[in-house]
Amino acid sequence: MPTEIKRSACPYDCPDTCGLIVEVENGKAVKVSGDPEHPFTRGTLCPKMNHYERTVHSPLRLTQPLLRTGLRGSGQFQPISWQEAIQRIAARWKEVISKYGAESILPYSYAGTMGLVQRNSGHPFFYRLGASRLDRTICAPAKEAGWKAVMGNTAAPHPDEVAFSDLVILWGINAVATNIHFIHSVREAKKKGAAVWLIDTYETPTAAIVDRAFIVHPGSDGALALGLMNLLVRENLLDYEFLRTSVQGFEELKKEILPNYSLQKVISLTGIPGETLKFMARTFGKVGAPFIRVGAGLSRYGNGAMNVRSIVCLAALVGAHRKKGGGAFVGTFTAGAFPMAEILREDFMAGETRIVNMNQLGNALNHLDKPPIQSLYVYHSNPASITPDQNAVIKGLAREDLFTVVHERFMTDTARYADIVLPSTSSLEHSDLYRAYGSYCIQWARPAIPPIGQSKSNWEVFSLLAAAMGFPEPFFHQRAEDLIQYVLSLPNNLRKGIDEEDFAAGKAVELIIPAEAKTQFKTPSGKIEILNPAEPHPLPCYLPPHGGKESFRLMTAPSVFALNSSFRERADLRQKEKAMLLKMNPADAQAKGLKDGEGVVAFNELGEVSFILQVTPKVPSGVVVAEGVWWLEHCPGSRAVNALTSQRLTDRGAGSTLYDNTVDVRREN
Ligand SMILES: Nc1nc2c(c(=O)[nH]1)N[C@H]1C(S)=C(S)[C@@H](COP(=O)(O)OP(=O)(O)OC[C@H]3O[C@@H](n4cnc5c(=O)[nH]c(N)nc54)[C@H](O)[C@@H]3O)O[C@H]1N2
Ligand SMILES: Nc1nc2c(c(=O)[nH]1)N[C@H]1C(S)=C(S)[C@@H](COP(=O)(O)OP(=O)(O)OC[C@H]3O[C@@H](n4cnc5c(=O)[nH]c(N)nc54)[C@H](O)[C@@H]3O)O[C@H]1N2
Ligand code: SF4
Ligand SMILES: [Mo]
Repeated sequence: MPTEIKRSACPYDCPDTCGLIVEVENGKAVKVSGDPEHPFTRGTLCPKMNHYERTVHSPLRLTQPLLRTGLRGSGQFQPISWQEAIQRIAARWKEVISKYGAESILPYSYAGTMGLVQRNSGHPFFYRLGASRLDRTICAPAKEAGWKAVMGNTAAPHPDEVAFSDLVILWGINAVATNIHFIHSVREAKKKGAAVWLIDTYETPTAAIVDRAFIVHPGSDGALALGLMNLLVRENLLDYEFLRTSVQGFEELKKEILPNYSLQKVISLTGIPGETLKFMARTFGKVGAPFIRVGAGLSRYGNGAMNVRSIVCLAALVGAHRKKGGGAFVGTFTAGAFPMAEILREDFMAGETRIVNMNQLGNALNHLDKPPIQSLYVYHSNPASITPDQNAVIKGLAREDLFTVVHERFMTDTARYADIVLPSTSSLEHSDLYRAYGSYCIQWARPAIPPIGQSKSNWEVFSLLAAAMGFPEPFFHQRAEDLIQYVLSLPNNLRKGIDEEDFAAGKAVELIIPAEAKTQFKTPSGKIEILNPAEPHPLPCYLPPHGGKESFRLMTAPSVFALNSSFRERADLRQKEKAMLLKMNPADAQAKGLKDGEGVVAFNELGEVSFILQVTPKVPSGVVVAEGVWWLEHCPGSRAVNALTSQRLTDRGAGSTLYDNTVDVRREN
């Protein structure tokens, strides 16, 4: 049989949303590479996706429905038919609903697939069921809240515009791991003479590609931005014309806030020396078009939204937005490209139901009452690994009376606790619509290969469950393809002018956003709102992070070779990380008498986690770094990093505070 070439999209939660070229032989994906015609992918993939066929055809893929036979968490199951699995779920749900009401059922899903139809296919079903709703805020709602407080719904610049910048600031983003295709245009800028800076809490792999890396105290970026603004004022490096015509509240900021951010105060809050702060402010104020790429890292703190808000204001003081190559970029807002209401179908909800914050799953499973949660349905997420306060989550999952269903590709930490496990297709096996949040690309992917084993897509499973629960609405009884066709048949402004033929053929196409959109400020005042009267703090100011009483700040940063807990099935990728490491500064290790390569335990009031110590000057004193989220079966001990992260939330957006925790460290006995 000849090799067939199919197009697909990367389904993972990554700003790049790459286009894939899939080579198929006998219904098997034999090679996956980057689509050379994709405007952002430009023919290359990241190390994780280079061998996506190894994930898709992994011998560890779940291929049939399973019923638990052993203790919860033991991973002992027996195969059952789809019919039996669906019948058992429906029967148990009917029983639970009659005793406790439908709000005793909680869906849990997040980012296993970012395709709009498969990702959201549980929404209509659970609205119709009357289940508790999940507030899906684990990722970066504080980043969005910080941006919106200043910029409203203003469009982000095109990411490739960065090529025209003369100062690129990668602020709280480990782009080499999480936004690798953005670096292409950063390199272009560098070739033309731009300086590239990194502002992070340690020297991440991205430090290797920048001119200067500035290391700040965790959670202090808001203070840094305010301090730089104060220096810009003092050194008269402002764009007065822009401030007058396009910014609301600069005078108030200058009078009421900035004088509180003396050099001394900012040095002590951020840990950056005074001369360095002055260098940063002068450079920033004197270049023509600074481009700030804001990552999610600094938003996952008790003061996360305010950190982002202050950084976005900083760009306004020098009029960065009005210059080609200048501005602030937190992400593209491409949601309007498809009518989401037709996919989510909130109208199926008969009345307002309870909302549970996904970061607080541990509390919800263990403490919620009226009604208590009696059943958890998990799809394309791995809460036992990725949710803060792992001990609380696992304690909840271990509850004898909790009926848990997990729809998964692999036997994850969460699936081990399920009563019923359902096998899921991978993105190469189902249809979907994709939209990027780090570029303006959209794409329509059809299946490249048939489903592996008896696996079914999220959409198909909710169709079966809807039938078993007796939902008559035709919506539930169509195919995902039918919904996609319907959604695409509706008129849409944002998709106007795209190459329809390419899009229908499965190629990625770019939404057409005029270059001037970034200066058409979509805020109530029509200006950039440094002063926003609708915010609890109308002007930006420094808010302290949550922190903790232990001596080390714990960074739980992303790994280059995994994506949250995804790709952990791949031994080839795990080996590249060598082990589950805790990185520590040499002076701290010496003070504690700890040696490189030995087993250590990081602990706080929430839990204890074993790591292998890596002593490295790339981490500053007072900080320890644990990259990546590991499956328990690969951990040196019995818990992974999220046993050390808390359920506390961000200042705005009710987001996770995954970076805002402290630990102490001791030698493993
Ligand atoms: N390889 C890989 N790619 C991924 C992921 C992954 O796990 N691995 N995850 C995906 C997901 S779900 C998301 S949301 C995106 C996230 O992607 P981004 O938004 O780019 O965020 P990260 O790269 O996670 O950035 C976290 C960085 O912030 C730093 N940081 C932490 N606290 C602070 C602080 O107080 N100040 C400053 N200046 N920096 C701080 C961390 O050290 C880390 O380098 O990446 C996606 N892509
Ligand atoms: N310590 C720490 N914790 C973190 C983070 C961190 O940086 N550090 N990052 C946080 C962030 S930003 C995020 S977004 C979350 C992400 O957390 P999750 O949304 O849980 O993402 P993953 O860990 O990638 O797990 C997704 C699961 O979905 C499965 N899956 C993939 N495709 C499908 C499908 O089509 N159907 C079904 N049913 N299953 C599918 C995959 O096999 C995988 O096990 O993690 C958060 N947790
Ligand atoms: S860079 Fe991101 S979007 Fe591209 S292949 Fe890798 S994970 Fe997927
Ligand atoms: Mo995320």
